[in-house]
Amino acid sequence: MALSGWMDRLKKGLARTAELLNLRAWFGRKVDQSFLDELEARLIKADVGVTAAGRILDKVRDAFADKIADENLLDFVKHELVTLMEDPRGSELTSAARGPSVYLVAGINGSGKTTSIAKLAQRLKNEGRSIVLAACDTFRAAAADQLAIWAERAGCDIVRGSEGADPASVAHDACQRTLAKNAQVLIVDTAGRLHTQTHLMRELEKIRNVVSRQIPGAPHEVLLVIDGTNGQNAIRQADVFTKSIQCTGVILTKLDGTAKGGSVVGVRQTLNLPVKFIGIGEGIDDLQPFDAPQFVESLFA
Ligand SMILES: Nc1nc2c(ncn2[C@@H]2O[C@H](COP(=O)(O)OP(=O)(O)O)[C@@H](O)[C@H]2O)c(=O)[nH]1
Ligand SMILES: [Mg+2]
Repeated sequence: MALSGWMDRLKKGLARTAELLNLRAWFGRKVDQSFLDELEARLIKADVGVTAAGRILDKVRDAFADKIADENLLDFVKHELVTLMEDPRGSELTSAARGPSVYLVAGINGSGKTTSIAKLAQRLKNEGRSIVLAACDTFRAAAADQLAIWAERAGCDIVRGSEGADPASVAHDACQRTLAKNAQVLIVDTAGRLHTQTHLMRELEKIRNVVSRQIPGAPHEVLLVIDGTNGQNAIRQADVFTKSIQCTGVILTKLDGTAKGGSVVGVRQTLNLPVKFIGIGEGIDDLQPFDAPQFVESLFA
């Protein structure tokens, strides 16, 4: 999609957060204690996290105490947010030097894994890559059906097992199919699980081990899908996931349904993981690589 189309959609998607952080409405006000308190409260409400909000506040106080809020203050806050959101690892997905690239996708139930995989598959397909999807969510047949519908739309191959099949064996078959077809990308969907469900976390480790045995260097990314409306709670869950399966990046979804667009900061700072993609809607185009300056610009548009 054209960049301008995406920017418009991003602005629309982030509208609720933008409304909360509307600093332009504060222009002309004196930057006193009540101003600072209110700014801090709003940043926390936007899910920037207490620590990051405190850091921004200290800097604003140092630079602007007793001045009149204006465009300079807005630019200053924007710059601070970009700094907190940006990750040197960037949003580009790691590709295998040779052979297929494998992306393992995990997260709690309903976070948006399957939808995000569909969007991602469509993106990669549009870039001309051949893709296999592995439906390792074998809990419910409906889960694989959902992925199959998306796969057909995007023109991707899909490997699925019967309901209740061992997800690791589906992953194994999907690796074999990927290699046999010489496909460039394998994306592995998994069942939602809570970080407290030890046996399910182990199952995820097993899937990880299977793909790493079948395909050299795999998984090339372990993407954790986090529902942006879940805020700080999701970040705590994510912490356990990252310890168990060594996540390499985050897909932050549902930013359109929430005023918690600041959760990008929380993810980046608390989990020390790059946000690779953001989801701002249920449509196939509503997932894009995360770009901090673009994101912050849309937040204050
Ligand atoms: N508004 C909105 N809804 C989303 C987004 N991503 C996923 N969803 C919805 O969230 C629900 C759960 O998604 P699903 O992919 O099935 O989650 P999974 O259980 O993690 O696989 C579905 O109704 C999706 O349409 C998003 O970025 N924005
Ligand atoms: Mg799913």
